[in-house]
Amino acid sequence: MKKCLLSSIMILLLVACGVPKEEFAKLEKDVEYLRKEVDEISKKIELMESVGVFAQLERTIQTEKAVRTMEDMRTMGEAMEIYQIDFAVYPDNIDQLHPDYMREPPKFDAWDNEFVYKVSSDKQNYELISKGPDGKLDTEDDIVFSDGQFTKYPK
Ligand SMILES: [Ca+2]
Repeated sequence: MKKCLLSSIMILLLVACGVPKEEFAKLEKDVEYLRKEVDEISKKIELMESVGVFAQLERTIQTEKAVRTMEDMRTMGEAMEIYQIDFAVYPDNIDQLHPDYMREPPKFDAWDNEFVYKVSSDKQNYELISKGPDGKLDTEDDIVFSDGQFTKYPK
């Protein structure tokens, strides 16, 4: 359907541009050649879909994002521990790490969602949470760093 439409538009454009007949025939061959190429590429894409290339690529992207997020969380966690040594409590919020404990505490995880930071009322325990790929809190894919270690993360 799309190919038919494309050919029709092409022919109309050529006629409108006043292309000579012999040129027209050559261009028609080129269009036919390109159409075959497009068919070949479409078949290859279908094959890639069928063997799960795109699903694998998506998994790789998600893994890379999780790794990046966990690195940021660990760095923040280390800064929290140093803060705790200095003040005997954990900070009220991530911003308090700036500038003495972290030059720029990251606000967002690799999925562009804000980190969630929870500290206990006595400030002796904390949880640093990434909402994970689904962007929702308290779901299976959350990444949690609590009191110096990861307590929940993708396997
Ligand atoms: Ca989640």
